[in-house]
Amino acid sequence: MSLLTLPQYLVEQGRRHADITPDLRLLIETVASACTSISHKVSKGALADVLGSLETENVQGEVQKKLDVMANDILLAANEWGGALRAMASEEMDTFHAIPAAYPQGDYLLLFDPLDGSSNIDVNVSIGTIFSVLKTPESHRNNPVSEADFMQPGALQVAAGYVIYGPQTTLVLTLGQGVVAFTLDKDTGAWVLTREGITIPEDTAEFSINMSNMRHWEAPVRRYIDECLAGTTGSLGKNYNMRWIASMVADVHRILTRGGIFMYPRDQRESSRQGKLRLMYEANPMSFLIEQAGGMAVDGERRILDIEPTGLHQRVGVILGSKNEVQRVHGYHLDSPKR
Ligand code: AHM
Ligand code: MG
Repeated sequence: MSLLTLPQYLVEQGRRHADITPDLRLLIETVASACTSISHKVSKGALADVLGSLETENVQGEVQKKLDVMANDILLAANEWGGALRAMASEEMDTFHAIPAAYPQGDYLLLFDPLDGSSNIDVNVSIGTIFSVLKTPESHRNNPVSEADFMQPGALQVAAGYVIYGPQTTLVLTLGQGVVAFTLDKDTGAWVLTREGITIPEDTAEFSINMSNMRHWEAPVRRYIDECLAGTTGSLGKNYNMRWIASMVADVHRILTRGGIFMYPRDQRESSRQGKLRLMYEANPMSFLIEQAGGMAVDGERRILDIEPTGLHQRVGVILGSKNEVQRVHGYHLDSPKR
């Protein structure tokens, strides 16, 4: 096993690729060290009084858990001072957070879902932090920070990743040069490179979807899941297994380990017509990782990374994972009459 640590890996990558700048390296290391702090809080649970809900709601009307807010504060405080960033945006904040005047300002923009899988915090199931890094467009750099700086398609991300707080704490990262994973050594505090060149098998017989929403799905999703459930007696000719963890980080981590297809589709309910998951904090970073690992990610008809965002908190349908299977569901959407 390679014993390269995260800083060493970043230095090596920086030597090979000019766009992996010292500022970007510092930014990734800072996110990782903030996640080390979050990981300690997660593993202490009730001992650190991190379980349970607050009385507040976030901008999307969801009740905030204590850990949602703690994780958000840890990421903000860690990333303010380094000089690499111009602004940050988070699922848990109404609007973007400009770097205060007390600190130098850089060109990068950091977006995050500080605590993904909030419904799993109190039940001791894997949760995570998801992040995405963009660069401020040249033409915006002399203007004051604004939401428009962030309105870039996911294809322009310069880095993305997540940390999963599970039996191990693992950072999965892409800098646009493939996907690698680091395991946190809790004895030394080091993030150690434990997987390189991660790829997703093109075929799979494992799907991941919240079946309780079935009656609300659009026809192409229902068609595909009906076929999976029919197993060897149906047109797909094989039996499927199902997993749903209700933490996107954990479901995506499984797919990056053994393949699969994950779906949180938009559906016919008023509240989910655009989908549940957030484009900027969840869908874009995960789609970047999945594509970098040879998989595919669509909202139904469109490649997620091509979507031009219109708002920081925009939601989107998500179908991602093993290429041939996502391609099949994508095809069903293209065949289906337009919504
Ligand atoms: P969160 O960021 O508020 O935790 O919401 C996102 C999560 C995903 O991790 C997961 O795939 C999904 O919501 C689970 O939703 P549901 O409870 O509807 O199954
Ligand atoms: Mg989330």
